[in-house]
Amino acid sequence: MATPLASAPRSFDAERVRRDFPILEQHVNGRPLVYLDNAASGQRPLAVLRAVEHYETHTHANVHRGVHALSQAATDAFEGARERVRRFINARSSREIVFVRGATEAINLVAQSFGRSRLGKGDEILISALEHHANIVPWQMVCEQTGCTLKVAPINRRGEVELEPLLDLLNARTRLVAVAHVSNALGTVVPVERIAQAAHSCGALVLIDGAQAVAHSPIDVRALGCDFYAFSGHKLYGPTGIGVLYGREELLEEMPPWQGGGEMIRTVSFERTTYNELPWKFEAGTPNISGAVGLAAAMDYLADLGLEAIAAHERRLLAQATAAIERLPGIEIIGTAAHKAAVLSFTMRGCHPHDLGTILDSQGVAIRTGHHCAMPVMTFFDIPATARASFGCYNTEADVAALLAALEKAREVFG
Ligand code: C6P
Repeated sequence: MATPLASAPRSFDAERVRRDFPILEQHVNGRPLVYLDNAASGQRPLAVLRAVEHYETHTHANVHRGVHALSQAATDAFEGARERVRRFINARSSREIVFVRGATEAINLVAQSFGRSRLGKGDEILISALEHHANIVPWQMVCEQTGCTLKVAPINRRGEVELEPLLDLLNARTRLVAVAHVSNALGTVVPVERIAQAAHSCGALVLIDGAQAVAHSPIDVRALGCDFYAFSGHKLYGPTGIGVLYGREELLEEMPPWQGGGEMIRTVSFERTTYNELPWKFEAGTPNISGAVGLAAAMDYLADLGLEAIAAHERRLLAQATAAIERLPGIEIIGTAAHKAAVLSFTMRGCHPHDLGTILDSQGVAIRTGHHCAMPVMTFFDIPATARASFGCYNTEADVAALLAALEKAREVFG
């Protein structure tokens, strides 16, 4: 995973990559679009758009339901996408790959299936203080439903999850540790392997919220040693409305379904229903078939570019932007961890982040401003919001220069 100051080879041709993304060709507010909101959602390359279009124009039917040719072709495309995901994250079996709407739904699935059925009074769930709301609220709901307790490992002023205080909170009552792989608000890369080892030695399971990690470095769920890994397709240059929950097969096997309906059943009578096998037990209703096809195409695309090469490229952009922004008077970077990936959050003295975002937008530069669905992080740093630039595979040094020029403009406006 990326560290901002490490050097990287310059072979990655982001200008060429950029041409694969037609949306980036447009002008916004009379300026060429500089898209630096990748942590919110990545754009889609032609390969993804074409795969979805091909599926929709030639292959669409419902899956697992028909003997006719189209239904079988759609089923093959959907299950082929599942196998592609399995390879992308190096899961053991495609039975461990559950398609969901996104990272949020993946975490809610574990909360409602594992959490609600297995946790009770006296049990503890441990998260960190840098989590996205999607990795806080589902656990608060489980605590209300079951009487278990939520514990929070602190972060330091650099925005790092320190191991010692986290390890102090781990004990025999800890049943689940749920942490982000990369913080969306700060860019911090969390030492999830180390946390997983410690959690397992206490007998706790480990869920990693990988929403901000999957597009920025290779993911190997077995090497990470996690029990669950959650992510969204749209942050990986794939479609919205599709995401993945990886879960170890033995665990998913034991967990009850969380939604009932079609697809997740084997037999239904008014007396008794039996459930389908993995992974369909967790996929009630008609799934997002074209989304899965698009996600698989995005994974092919990223594998062709090379995730290590993308990570090195983004590391270089992050280092450049960080060094340049640090020199601007009145700007404070929020999140200065030793290991960061692709995210640069900051504030400008005398200028609310929303105003900053509006000025940058007038210059064609798209960033996100606000609390980034990580309100406890804002509370910790005692700020209402940050401006956040986040990098992707198609961003260039020219984009960093445009960001800096737009920030200079904002400084002129706000004095
Ligand atoms: N963060 C951001 O701008 P969904 O919405 O389900 O695709 O992803 C939720 C989610 C979960 N965990 C982390 C670490 C995330 O960053 C996100 C989404 C976006 O930062 C939208 S708030």
